[in-house]
Amino acid sequence: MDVITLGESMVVFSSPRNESIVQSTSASISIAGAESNVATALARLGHNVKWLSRIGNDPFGEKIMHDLNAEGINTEDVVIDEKSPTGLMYKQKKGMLETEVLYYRNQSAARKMDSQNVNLTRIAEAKILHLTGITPSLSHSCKEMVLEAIEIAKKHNVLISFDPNIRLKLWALEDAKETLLPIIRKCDFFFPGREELKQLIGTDDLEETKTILSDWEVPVTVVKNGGEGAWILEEDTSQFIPAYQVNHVVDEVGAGDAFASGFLHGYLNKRNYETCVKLGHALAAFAVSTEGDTKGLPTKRELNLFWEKSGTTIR
Ligand code: KDG
Repeated sequence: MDVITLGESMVVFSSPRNESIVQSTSASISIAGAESNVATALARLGHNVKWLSRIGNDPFGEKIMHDLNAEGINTEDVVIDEKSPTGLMYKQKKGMLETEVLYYRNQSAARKMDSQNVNLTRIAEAKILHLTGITPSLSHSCKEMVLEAIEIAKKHNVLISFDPNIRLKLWALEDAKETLLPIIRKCDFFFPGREELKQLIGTDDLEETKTILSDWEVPVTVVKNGGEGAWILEEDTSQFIPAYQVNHVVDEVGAGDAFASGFLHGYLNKRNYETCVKLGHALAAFAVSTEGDTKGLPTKRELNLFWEKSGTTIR
């Protein structure tokens, strides 16, 4: 197994572009979840990926399983909850406004995940465990489960990749900080946005950040700055790598997941970190060019067509 991810996925109802839910008479149906987005991106690029989660015994859970299985993601350990429903999400993008996201997940099956009912022993079989800050925000038992997952990964030399994905609709910043800071100290690849860095450690100054994270022994941090680019911070070095220009950004949701996936794809292909970040930018560019979290993500062939423009082939 190359990568294991662990988190909640939801069925998403999106009103048509520029139409609010109030005005619209139709919606498109897709699935989303930061961790399953990463699983999808990596599976589409040919990696062996497992997604651990819990879903309801309902058509929404069936839709999630259908879509993720179709991507070739290993879902054999996903738990079906007979009592709690699959979480739902609604999205609307009205004219001049940012995309608005509404969650219906308070009682979801995924919130009931814990270290006993999810088969965390599988983590030992992976090269990388990818986690996000969304999962520990879901419930106390989810938080404990994530901490246990990290311990298992550490014990078995599985690398930990972590995107804080701070969602202030899910928890208060103080709670997020209290939970996420100890997690950050344990990860091998840390992917904060610049704004998230400020929220978490109180500064987005890159030199200060580099010092703090090297004190915490985080080997590689990639600070993302939206469509501009990203900095790779290692103990002694920092480097800015500009993003690809996207002429028409359609939907930014999922860009961070795509970025982390591109980076991990590069790492699994033994590329240097600069190339990993470029691959992160490439996947993010694909993701934002199409509506939905994962629809735009490239296959290996498509990524190669894009990448060949800069001279090399990625296998
Ligand atoms: O990164 C994109 C995710 O935020 C989206 O897919 C939904 O996982 C999600 C969440 O919990 O917000």
